[in-house]
Amino acid sequence: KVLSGQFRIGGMTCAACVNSVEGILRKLPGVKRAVVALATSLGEVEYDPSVISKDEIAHAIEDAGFDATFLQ
Ligand code: 9UX
Repeated sequence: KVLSGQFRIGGMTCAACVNSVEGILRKLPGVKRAVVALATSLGEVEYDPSVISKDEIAHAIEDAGFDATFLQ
């Protein structure tokens, strides 16, 4: 089972931030796909909820110094 989650990311100010957040997300166990957009501050992940939770994904982003709020 794979769920899709959209979240708003705060604190990204340059393209390297986007690469950094995408890299963090893609290394997380259970995350199948991650796309982050600088212009909208939105990120979208596909993840296996039996491996990782939305909160764990958000915490991984926050541990890197950004804010993360899941929208759905
Ligand atoms: Mo750009 Mo982001 O110089 O953490 S990498 S601001």
